[in-house]
Formats: sequence, C-alpha cells, structure tokens
Amino acid sequence: MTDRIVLQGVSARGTHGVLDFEKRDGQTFVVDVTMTLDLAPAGRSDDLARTVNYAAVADAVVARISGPSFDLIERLAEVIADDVLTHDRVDAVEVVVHKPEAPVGHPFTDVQVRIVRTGAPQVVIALGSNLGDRGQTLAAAVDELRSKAGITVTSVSPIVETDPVGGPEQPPYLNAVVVGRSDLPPRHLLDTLHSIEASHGRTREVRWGARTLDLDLIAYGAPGSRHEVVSDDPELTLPHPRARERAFVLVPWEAADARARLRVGVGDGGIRPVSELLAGVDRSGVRPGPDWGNA
Ligand code: A4P
Ligand code: MG
Repeated sequence: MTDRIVLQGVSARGTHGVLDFEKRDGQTFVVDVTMTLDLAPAGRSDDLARTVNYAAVADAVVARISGPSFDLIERLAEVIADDVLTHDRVDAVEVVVHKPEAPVGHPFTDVQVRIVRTGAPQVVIALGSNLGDRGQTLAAAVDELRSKAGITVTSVSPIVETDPVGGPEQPPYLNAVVVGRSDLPPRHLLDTLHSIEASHGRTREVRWGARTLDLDLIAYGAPGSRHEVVSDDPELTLPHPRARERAFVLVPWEAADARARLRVGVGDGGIRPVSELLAGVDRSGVRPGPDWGNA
C-alpha cells in the first residue's frame, strides 16, 4: 500500500542534547512525519474518524520536542514513532528529526536522523495473582513479557487490588493490564503467556480458583484494524469473552490506555470505548494496589 500522510517541518524548542548548555538553553528541533496507512476508508466516507488527524499528530510531536530532555535525537525520533504507531490505522511511520542548531563546530546547514518503524498488532494482556507474593509475581511477569522476542510492552497499568469474582472462596487478587505490540501469531502468544504462568508455578485444578499467576489475552489487534482477530475457539476466544463485564480488567486497562476500545458486538457499532463500558460495571470491588516499585 502506498497511501501516505506527510506532515513536514513541525518545529518547537527543546532541550535535547548531551551538552550542559543544550539542556539549559534549548534550541529549535524540526520533525517530519510520514505515515503509511490505507486512506480509502476516509476518502470514500469523508469521515475524520476513519483516518489519522494530522493536527493531533503535530500536537504529540510538539509535546515530545518540548517535553523531558533526551541526550540523543535518535531517542526523540523513536518515542515520536511509538506515539504515532499508537494510532491503530497507521501501518508504518518514518520520522525525521532535524537539529539545525546542533553544536557541530563547523558551518553546516542541517543534521538529521531518519528512522522507519512498522506497527505490529496491538495486544492487551491482563495479569492476576492471588497466591504467594502477588506483587512480586506480577512485577516478574511484566519483566518477562518485556524480555520476550516478538513482544513490545508499550504501557503498564498501576496495580489494583480486587475482590475475587466467581469460583470458590479465595483470597483477594492483585490485577494489572499490559498494553503492547506483538508480531507473534495469537496461538503462539498464548503459548508464551502459558509458559510464563508455568514458570511461576501456576497449576490448573479448579476453574476460576486461586492462582499464583493468570495471564489472559484480552484482545489481539486493535478493534476495526486489519490486525484484529475475532475468534470463538474455546482454546483462544478473542476478544476475551468476560473482559467487558470485569472491573478488575477494565479499570487497569483504562488506566494503561485512556483511548482503549473493546469489541463487544459485530461491525463498527460493536466497538465501544473501555471508559464507556466501565460506566456500566460495578467497580466497588476494585481499589488501588501497591506501587510497582514496592510490589
Ligand atoms: N482461553 C480461551 N480464550 C482465552 C484468552 N483470550 N486468554 C482458554 C487466555 N486463555 C484463553 O484458562 C482456561 C482456558 O481458557 C485455557 O486453557 C485457554 O486455552 P485458564 O487460565 O487455564 O483458567 P482460568 O483462568 O481459571 O479460566 P478462565 O476462564 O480464563 O478464567 P478467567 O475468566 O480468567 O477468570 N477475580 C478477580 N478479582 N481477579 C481475577 O484476576 N480471575 C479469574 C479467572 C476469576 N476471578 C477473578 C480473577
Ligand atoms: Mg486465565
């Protein structure tokens, strides 16, 4: 596909650089963003919701340029690419960061870094633990997810403590949600989640019973995107059929991604913001949990 949106020459002052005076005084940075995405849905419907709003992308670029200081423009380019790829419709992005006032020590006109990044399917993973050292288990599981080839963690929710839902009488849970990207096929990703559960001594005796670690795949591919997988296979049902009604999933998910959406029915009308689903669930059994640092 060769459709593109090109946003060029977005500039702002920032304090990125290795040298003290760069961090103190700041200078101008200029960014070009080229997004590859299918523009036919917007072209046919004339509907802004079916494309990427370039003004919102410009806002995000300026926020990164003028935000916390990085040493390298390579890093600035990388975080801007990550931001752009959170838009589900974008297949790939090229980011160019120019630093025309860089301390080069010789007359020059421009220095730039140019990177190209491709968006893998978005994945949402729910974590739960109510046996053993619950917080430490969740923190170790997040570290293991980060270290797996084929999985990139983009956002981790705060930990919540929750009353158990269903199953036999059991202790309270700690739950959290990780949002990321993965180019592993869905079954392969589930196998990876099961192997992480197993390494934490997870056994399966009672359905909905107490467990050291539960990792559920809530969704694979952003709803409505070409990556989305919908399946009623009992071995891997997608999206997770009970996520929509469970405050212990929806509360941390919304905290990890305020723009999160979940498919609860067919077609475009079946895709609902998680914030809207939350309005319809009882969240009285969900309270703040320990900080990750003290987990
Ligand atoms: N499976 C099918 N679809 C999926 C999916 N999207 N993600 C299959 C993960 N697994 C999926 O899961 C049983 C089988 O579901 C697996 O073999 C897999 O192939 P399991 O993890 O062995 O058993 P489970 O977790 O006891 O069952 P299930 O149905 O996943 O339970 P839930 O719905 O996850 O509920 N209360 C609180 N407060 N917090 C919790 O975290 N968790 C549960 C478990 C109950 N109550 C809870 C919590
Ligand atoms: Mg499970």
